[in-house]
Amino acid sequence: MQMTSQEAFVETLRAQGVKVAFGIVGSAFMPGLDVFEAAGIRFVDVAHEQGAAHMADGYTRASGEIAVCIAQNGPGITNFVTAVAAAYWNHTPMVVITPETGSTTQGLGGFQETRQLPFFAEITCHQETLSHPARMVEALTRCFQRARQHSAPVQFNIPRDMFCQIIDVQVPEPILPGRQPGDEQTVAAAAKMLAGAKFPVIVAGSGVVLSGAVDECRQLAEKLGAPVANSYLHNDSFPASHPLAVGPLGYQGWESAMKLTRQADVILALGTRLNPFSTLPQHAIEYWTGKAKIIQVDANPDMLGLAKPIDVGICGDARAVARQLLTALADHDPGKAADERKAQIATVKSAWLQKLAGWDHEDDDEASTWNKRAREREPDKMAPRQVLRAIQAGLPRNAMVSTDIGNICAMANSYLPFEEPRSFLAPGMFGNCGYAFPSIMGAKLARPDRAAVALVGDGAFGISLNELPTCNRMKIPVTVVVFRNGQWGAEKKNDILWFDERFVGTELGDDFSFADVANAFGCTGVRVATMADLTKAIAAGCAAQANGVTTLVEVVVNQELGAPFRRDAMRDQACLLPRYKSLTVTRPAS
Ligand SMILES: Cc1ncc(C[n+]2csc(CCOP(=O)(O)OP(=O)(O)O)c2C)c(N)n1
Ligand SMILES: [Mg+2]
Repeated sequence: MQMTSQEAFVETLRAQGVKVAFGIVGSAFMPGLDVFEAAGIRFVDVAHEQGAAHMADGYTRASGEIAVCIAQNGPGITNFVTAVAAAYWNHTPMVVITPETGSTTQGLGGFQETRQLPFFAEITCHQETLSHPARMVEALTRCFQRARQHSAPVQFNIPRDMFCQIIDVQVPEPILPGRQPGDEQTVAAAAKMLAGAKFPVIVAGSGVVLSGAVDECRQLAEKLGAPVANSYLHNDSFPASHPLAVGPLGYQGWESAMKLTRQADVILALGTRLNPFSTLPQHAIEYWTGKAKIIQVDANPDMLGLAKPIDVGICGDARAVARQLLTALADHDPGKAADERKAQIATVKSAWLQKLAGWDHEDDDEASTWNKRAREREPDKMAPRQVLRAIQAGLPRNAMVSTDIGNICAMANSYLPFEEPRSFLAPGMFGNCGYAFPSIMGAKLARPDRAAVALVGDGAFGISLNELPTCNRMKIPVTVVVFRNGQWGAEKKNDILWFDERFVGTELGDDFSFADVANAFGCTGVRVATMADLTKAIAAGCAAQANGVTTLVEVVVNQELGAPFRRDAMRDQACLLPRYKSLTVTRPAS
């Protein structure tokens, strides 16, 4: 069929089910942009391309449907990089469309020209430059196929002169990858190991969410009588109210998850790559003991045994493999031991939840008095954990929540249990400040029926607040909670512990109100200072989303700081040259 290459472009997007494209307008793709609306594709124009790619990430994570982002060649495309890296480590399938300077001038150093593939080489699973307009459909279709297959971002690079050409093509239906089961032998070995386990534990990772395996995971847990921990920042991989749920592992996770995982003799790591950061000791509990036999299930064979030694590695889709294990374990009876485990789970979990409910203040590390001084300096301000409890109390039951990178957001990990998958959007392993707000906007677009709440520190919000006007202009009502502690707290914690409280670049102050900023942008801004007001503001903000209102809740919070991110990688400052020697940190002999 004869059509122009821009028609072929949008027809392919349409065939792949794309309903939304996020980006900022640019001359390089205007022939395509112009036909979006007629193709039924909504163009969500944003304030910064980083926001666009985070929104695409959030949209896909909340819905499971592939989103695309698109921008102007050169600077528009380089602005994507951070967000695409975050999506890559979130295993988010999306298609990053990067119009490029024209193929007849590429390499001459013209306007907005840069080589656009190298930036994304390490953060996409496939990159493709359109080599001829006639290949538009074939190439773009392949990009979607690869994104689905590998659950990762793909880059589609289009020299701008490839638009506006007449071509003769057919647009195919999408090819959906089937579910890859595990190979029979390894599944049988895993089933045998699980059947013989004295204390099996399941760690449910993002693969459980991505493959829709929550129900299979539940059946498997019930079959084995095994506690289920969420892998780090995947608190929505298992329903928190289930009697076998023990909460999240990793940084600022649940003691119950760690105490029970510590006892495991066999761990089924279902849909998790067991990344190096998420098995570090927490709450002084070393839970990844090295004594348990590990069965790892991952759709990507490269992840098997990569970060942690394993005993059985199954390459396959988490849901398909869970089903195979259920079949193999059909006759298994976990016996009385399972009842004992269940009772133990209830005891350990309730002890942790009680501790959490009464935990107001942060302890200081030995040799530091920062937290004590912080509460004495501002006795009337809420502490971070009080703030987080108040938020939890105000959240609607099926809310989607995103968190950012920061000390208070990290602590929030303990206060965010979920009942359904595709509810929790954390920046994950790329760990970039500026993730939470735009990603929840994308999620809200995908799921307008659910309340959408972003939790953000006052530093990180500075990176992303430019999207506030986008909420109104594009009618994406969300609720943003900004923790106003006047500091880049997570990094300040490092100053406190390893740099003798020399605060270099970690003070933010409190000389303006983010609530005022929100009001100036036409959103509703409120500043709260008590737990009761905060709970009310969250509930009201979520309710107002139904009326199209975006609310920013600025929460006044004291400067207490929880555990540092990288205790594993930090050390006391030591200097040798005379000019710097006085900066050396010395500790009294203990
Ligand atoms: C883009 C980016 N820049 C810098 C960092 C380093 N960093 C990690 S946490 C953090 C502090 C966050 O401060 P804030 O958002 O105010 O939250 P708080 O720690 O105070 O709760 C910084 C700067 C990062 N992770 N990402
Ligand atoms: Mg802060």
